[in-house]
Amino acid sequence: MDTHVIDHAPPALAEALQAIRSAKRVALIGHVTPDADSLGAMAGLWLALPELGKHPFAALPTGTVSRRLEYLVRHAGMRGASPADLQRCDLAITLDTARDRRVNVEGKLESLPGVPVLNIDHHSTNTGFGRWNWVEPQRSSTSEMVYELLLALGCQLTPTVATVLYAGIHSDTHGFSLSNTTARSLEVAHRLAASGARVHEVCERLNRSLARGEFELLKVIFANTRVSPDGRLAWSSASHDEIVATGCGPSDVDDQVEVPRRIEGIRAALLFTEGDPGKVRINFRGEGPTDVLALAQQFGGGGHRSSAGAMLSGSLADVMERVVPAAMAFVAGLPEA
Ligand SMILES: [Mn+2]
Repeated sequence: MDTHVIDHAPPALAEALQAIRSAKRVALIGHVTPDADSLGAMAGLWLALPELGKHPFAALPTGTVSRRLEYLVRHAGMRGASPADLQRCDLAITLDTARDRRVNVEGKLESLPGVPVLNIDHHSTNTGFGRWNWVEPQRSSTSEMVYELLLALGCQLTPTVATVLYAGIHSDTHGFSLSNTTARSLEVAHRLAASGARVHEVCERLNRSLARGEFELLKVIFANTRVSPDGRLAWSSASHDEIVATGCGPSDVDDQVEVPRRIEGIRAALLFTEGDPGKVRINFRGEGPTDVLALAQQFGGGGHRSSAGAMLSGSLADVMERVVPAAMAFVAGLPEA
């Protein structure tokens, strides 16, 4: 039995609890190109809500979950709901989604007219698009917030619930190695492990279970990695043709930006991937205090200070020609470490 007490529940959490307690049919919505945090938060609620007499409906359009993360969906027994089922919900909870146009729903929130939205997220760029908004940028992950939510709702932390939430925290902190790894996130991880989270299984499934095609894609990313003359910026890319040749698809582009990021001394790492022809996704990562969000926002992107993304139209070469010089100027302007 977990006896963790929330000492200072923010008013936004109290509102979230009230919204959930009053609802019967609850749509669970993550973000496009869902990551483990988005899916873990969804899966945690998916497993816990029936205990409270609620009926959860998961928005999971076909083909949007990467092969690696299908594990979380299967593990939780989560099934995608039909658009009609989503429309008949009396509450929609968006998880880990900073902007309403990023929801992983065909037709976006406009396709759910009259369904009030509870927005639970840890992105500092969250626009507060919900009727209720519980947004805490100092949290490691949305899964960490869902842990507190389930506790406050009096839900049981079964080993499966603990496992999916642990996966979300593990992933957003990159295995408890990034600056969002706090005493609180470690404490929540400890409590999840104590509740039976299968830590080793999560790490193996998320970090050491590459399909052959994903391994081939990593080789492309390694081969295409470049470093700026001042050593502060590293970037890599994969064109649509290169991605297709490995047997991968757009949903398999995930955290490969960690490849250029591993070089000593770099302050920012970028990855350009053309999953669909003419659409280039950029992942930005900042090391230490580097605020890559400011850089990503120059190109219409969003995210966190040290982890951001953007999506640009154009050829891979054109987009890189625009963004790489701006990124070089950006890192050159950073103070000495
Ligand atoms: Mn997250």
